[in-house]
Amino acid sequence: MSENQAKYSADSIQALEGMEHVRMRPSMYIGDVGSRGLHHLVYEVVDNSIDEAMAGHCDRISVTINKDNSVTTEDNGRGIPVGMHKKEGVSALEVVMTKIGAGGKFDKDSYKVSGGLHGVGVSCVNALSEKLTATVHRDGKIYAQEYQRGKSVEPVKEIGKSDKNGTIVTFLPDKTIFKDINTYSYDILATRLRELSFLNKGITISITDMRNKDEEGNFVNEEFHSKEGLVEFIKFLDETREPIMKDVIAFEGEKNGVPVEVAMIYNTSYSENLHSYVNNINTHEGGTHLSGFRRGLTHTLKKYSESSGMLDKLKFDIAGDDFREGLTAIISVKVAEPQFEGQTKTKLGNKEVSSSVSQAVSEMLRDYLEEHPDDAKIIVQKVILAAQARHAAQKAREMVQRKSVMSIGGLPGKLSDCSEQDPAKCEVFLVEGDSAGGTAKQGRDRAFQAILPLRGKILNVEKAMQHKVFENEEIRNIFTALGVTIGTEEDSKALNIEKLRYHKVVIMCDADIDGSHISTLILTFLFRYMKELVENGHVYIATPPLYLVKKGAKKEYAWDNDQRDNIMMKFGDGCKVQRYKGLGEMNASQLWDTTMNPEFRTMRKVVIENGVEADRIFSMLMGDDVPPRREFIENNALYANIDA
Ligand code: 0RA
Repeated sequence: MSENQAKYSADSIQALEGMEHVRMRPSMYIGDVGSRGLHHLVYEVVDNSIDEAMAGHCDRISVTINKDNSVTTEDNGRGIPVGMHKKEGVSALEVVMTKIGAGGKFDKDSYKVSGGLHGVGVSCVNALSEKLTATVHRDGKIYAQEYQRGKSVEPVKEIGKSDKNGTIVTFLPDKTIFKDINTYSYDILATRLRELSFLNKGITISITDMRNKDEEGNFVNEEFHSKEGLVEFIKFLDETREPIMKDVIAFEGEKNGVPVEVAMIYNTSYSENLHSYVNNINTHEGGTHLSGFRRGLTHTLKKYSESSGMLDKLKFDIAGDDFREGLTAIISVKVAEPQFEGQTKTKLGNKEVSSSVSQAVSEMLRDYLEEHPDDAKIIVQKVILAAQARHAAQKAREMVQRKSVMSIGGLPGKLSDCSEQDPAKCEVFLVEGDSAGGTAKQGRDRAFQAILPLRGKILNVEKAMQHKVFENEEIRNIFTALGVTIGTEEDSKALNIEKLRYHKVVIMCDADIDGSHISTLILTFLFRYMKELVENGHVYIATPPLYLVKKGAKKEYAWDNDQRDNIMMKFGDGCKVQRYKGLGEMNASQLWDTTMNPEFRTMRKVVIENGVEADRIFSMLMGDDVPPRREFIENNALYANIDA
């Protein structure tokens, strides 16, 4: 390669790394240009403020959603430096805002602990904003600079005097990039900011929505501040579960240079709720810190149980799962150079972290159990019960598998299967009730659509022990129809998703309260027992219409009251309106036209926007505690936070 060629390619690589590249390939930097990416812009700026707070320079952060859907973030940190940057010949502020990779901090020795999913910096937010203004309070003065699509409009200006320090950034996401979704969700932002306040105790984070007022006429607003950090996070997550011990077990320390924070509690439920974070990022896919936690927990509890003598009468071994039934835990670690792996880059790969966490957890738990013998006894009893239940569940599972081998083709008799064999082209409708099931069976395209009618309310898995779940006929039918098997002895929820017989699993229920309750029961089951199905985007909710408006030969369907009124207006006087109280009131061709025909139907895809919040909501909706559930249902459309 000639010197010129080498220089040319170096230049072109640099050019590609610039702001233009961010605009050309936004997904490479912020994941996607849908709702996730849009909200990510806010997290990116806030992460810089959190870094200031972690470095001890900031204790207040505020986020405001403005009327025009721009967002303003403000902190009381040191303020982005404004002095001349020697190498670039412009203000440091301009470098931070307009150079990709200039990142935040110039001092390399303090590692950036937050930094967003991709850690791309505020310049990236700038590149993807129609307009952005940065205002800095520093050294007794106020400085400001404005940018359009990542380019400065004029040099940094001094615009006044100030006795505060801090950074204020206002940005308006570029609608040519965020084409489909360009309005912010208060709930999504508030949930993340609350989470950040739990993960970084001591900081006050507020959010204000200038687009909406509450009953008292104030702009919708919340302020988050956590004194106890993860301990309060656990209490918040387990608000509607019943603890079996008085206090949250918590530990904070550093092992081999890795800061580790853990909080955990056991409750009366049968599910395991582990949530893990690396540098404030939720690691959905787990990784070395989570396996370190599991190992430390199993090791220590096993040792304690054995030496306590309580296991002596037990006729079988205790498995890893048994130690985690009814456990809610949060593991938060800070890693200097995290390696993220996995499908969504939310799995920690750093090998060394595993032993740091496992050692930390072992030591903490050992001490805790010694100091709290009463709690220790309660935990061991719970573990023994879990082991017994697991054995019963295993028997139920074996029975299902034996039975399914015996029935014809291994499929449930109630299933009306489709003729297509390629799962990617197949859909199965889980339909409420036999009569609606019959209509759906007549209305469907049997080439690629299968129908599985479900009898009334399926079991609430949130309140049932595993063996009850596996013994339940409706649930067994779902398992066998979908073709996935039900876990293994080591991992009771392991799913062989590659065997999935339909790539679209559609929940189809009546459009009334009972119908939403049944869809929620089915969703709860899928979320707890077939999470991968939801995570991989296979689960949908069908949306049948609420009304049929007719006048003479003209007819149109409506999905809400506004739509109905508009159609009635369009048709003029003399309309006949039919309200569908259930799927059963539609005939087969109506059901096909409105709800099943891929050309015209609208189906909502179920996505887990936030796994931690989804867990909390399912336990609230389906658990024992009634008042918060009523409040939630009154305040939200059922799926508001599941974001279908
Ligand atoms: C570069 C260097 C320093 C701080 C920051 C950036 C900084 C960035 C943001 C973004 C939002 N809020 C922020 N606060 C600070 C270090 C400052 C110094 O050494 O004085």
